[in-house]
Amino acid sequence: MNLPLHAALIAWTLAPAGAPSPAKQAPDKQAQPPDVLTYTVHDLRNDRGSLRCGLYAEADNWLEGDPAGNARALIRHGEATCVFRDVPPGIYAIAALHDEDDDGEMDTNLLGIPEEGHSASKNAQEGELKPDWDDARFEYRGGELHLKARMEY
Ligand SMILES: [Ca+2]
Repeated sequence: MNLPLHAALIAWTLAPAGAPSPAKQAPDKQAQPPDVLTYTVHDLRNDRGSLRCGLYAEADNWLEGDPAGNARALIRHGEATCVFRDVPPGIYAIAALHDEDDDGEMDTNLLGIPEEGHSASKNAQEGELKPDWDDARFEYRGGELHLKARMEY
């Protein structure tokens, strides 16, 4: 029996010609900018390895626990951009590492001093190995937000 399919075809055919289809109905939504948060770091000393970024949502685990989001970017001409999508509005801070040997972690020397570059949102890393959350945090309200910071070694 193919009667249900037949009935559906008739219903579809009889739909009022003027009724907008759902696909054409959402120009407002398409006009909104996408929710994307980018973090561009410049002054990387070479293009080796990758830039690894952590997006933190809480002061409590800033630079300690797992970040709310991770991103990795290739480096070109001393610059790289981490991209975070679908981030809910809120207060965040970003920390980034120039992972020159691409092993996924910060290399340190025998004294525990970092041998790879680090960066934090709002350049909170300046002169600090562990920048304060309050210096690095920023508000994300949705939509597009493009942040820039330097890499330091
Ligand atoms: Ca490393």
